[in-house]
Amino acid sequence: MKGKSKGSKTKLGLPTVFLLCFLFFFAGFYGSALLSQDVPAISPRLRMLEMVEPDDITAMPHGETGEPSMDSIPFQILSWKPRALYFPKFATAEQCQNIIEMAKTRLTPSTLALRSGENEENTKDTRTSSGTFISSSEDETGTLDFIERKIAKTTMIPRTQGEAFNVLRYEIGQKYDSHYDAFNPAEYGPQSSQRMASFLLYLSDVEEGGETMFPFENGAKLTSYDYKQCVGLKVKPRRGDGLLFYSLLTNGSIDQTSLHGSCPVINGEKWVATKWIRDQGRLD
Ligand SMILES: O=C(O)CCC(=O)C(=O)O
Repeated sequence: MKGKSKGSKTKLGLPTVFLLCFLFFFAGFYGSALLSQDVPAISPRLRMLEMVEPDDITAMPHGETGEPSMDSIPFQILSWKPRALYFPKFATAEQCQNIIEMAKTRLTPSTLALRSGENEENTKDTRTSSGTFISSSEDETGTLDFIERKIAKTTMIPRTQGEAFNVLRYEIGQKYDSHYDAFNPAEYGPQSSQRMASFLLYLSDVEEGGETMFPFENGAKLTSYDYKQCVGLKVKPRRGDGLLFYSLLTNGSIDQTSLHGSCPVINGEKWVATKWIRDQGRLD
C-alpha cells in the first residue's frame, strides 16, 4: 500500500495558478505605471476625470457681453507664489515685428517711479533699458488692439484697466533690478488705483541672459538679497510668448513674492512689451 510520504508537496490546482498569475500581472502593471511617472502620482480615477473629449464641447448661449465661440489659449502655471502663468505662442512673429517697428524710432531711456530719498542720479543703474509707451489707438496695423483684447480675455480684466503698452529694448548688459510693479503706499504715498497684474509679451528671442526673474518665488527668503542678483524662478524670453503674473493677492494686498526683474542680457537683444493692469479702470 502506498502511503502519503511525510515531506510530500501540496499540489496547486489549475484555478489557483491562474488566479496567482492574474494577481502578479496586475501588481506589476500598476507598480511600473506609477514608478514611470515623474509627476506626483495622481490616481487613475482622477486622471480619467481630467480627460475631456474636444468633440464633446459645444458653446452655450451667451450673455450680451459674452462671445459665441469657444477659445483655447494654452498656458502653463509657472508658480502659485506669485501667481504666474506662461502663454506659449501668444502672438505671431509678424505681430511681434510690427510692435518693434512702431517702437524703435521713439525709444528713450527707461524711467522709474521714485521713492523718497531716491533721485535720477542714485537710481541710474537700476533700470538701464530704453523704451516707449504706445497705446492701441496709435497702431494702424491693429496689432496692439488684437493683443490687448487677447490679454483681457486671458486675465478676464477689462481692457479699460490696462495702461498703454510699455515697449522695452535691452541691449547687451542692460537689465532691470528686482522691484514690485504695485506701489506700496507706505513708500509711494496714497494710490488712487493700483497695478494688480502685469502681462509681458516677449517680442524677440534672446541668445543668452535677459530672463525675467522672480527671486522670492515660493516665499524664498534670500538672506541679504541685494536686488541686483539674477536668481530664483527665471523665464527665458522667446518671441511671441507671454508671461502673466499678479502683483496683488486676492485680498488686495501686495504679494511679496511678486518681486521681479530682468537679468542682464549677455548675448543678443531683448524686446518686450509690458502691459500693467490696474485694479480700477479709466472708464469705471
Ligand atoms: O523685462 C522684463 O523681463 C521685466 C520687465 C519689468 O519688470 C517691468 O516692466 O516691470
